[in-house]
Amino acid sequence: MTIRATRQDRHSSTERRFSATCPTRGNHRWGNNVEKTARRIGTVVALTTVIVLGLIGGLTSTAQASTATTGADVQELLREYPGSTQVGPHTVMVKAGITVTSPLATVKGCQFGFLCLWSDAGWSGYRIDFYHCGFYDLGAIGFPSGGRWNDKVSSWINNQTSGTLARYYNYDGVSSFKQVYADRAYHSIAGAGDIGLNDIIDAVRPC
Ligand SMILES: [Ca+2]
Repeated sequence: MTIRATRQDRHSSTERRFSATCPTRGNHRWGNNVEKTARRIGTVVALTTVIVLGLIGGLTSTAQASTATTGADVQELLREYPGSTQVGPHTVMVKAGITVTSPLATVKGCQFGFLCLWSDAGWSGYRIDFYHCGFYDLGAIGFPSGGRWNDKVSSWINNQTSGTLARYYNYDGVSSFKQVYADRAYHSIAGAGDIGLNDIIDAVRPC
């Protein structure tokens, strides 16, 4: 029972982040094979621990990176996003859970736990990352060189917890967003044009 309580605590501490991948409660047969079941739960706890530690590691490295020097590209982003703060060598946090990265960052610098969208094919150009679950209208988020993030995405990496379903939408021009694609982590698209979606996506639901 202690193990079960620990799992719940960790689940709740990660808020909605794991809601899409948290396994449903199965019908464990405690009476017939207690040892086997205990091993299975032990494995789940171990995996959860690795994932949580991985997240903590990622967040810690982000926090440590905040001491990086402010280059011209970050200064530009800080001007573009008033109120934003630098959280990496080439990244600013626009608001909680949303960061924007300049093209000077590593091309495949998408951190574990995030859905990362790039403005150019081949994981290049500006990048915007989403960590929290929810529906995000890209048309409501300014693009660094002008305009908004809608109709800008040309490649992406769904680097969230394995199996997490991300959804991608196009605005129908009238009244609603229509889902045009979905993928489960880990998954990447090098060129959205290859699937007929270059500069099409207007909204995402990371999880
Ligand atoms: Ca569109």
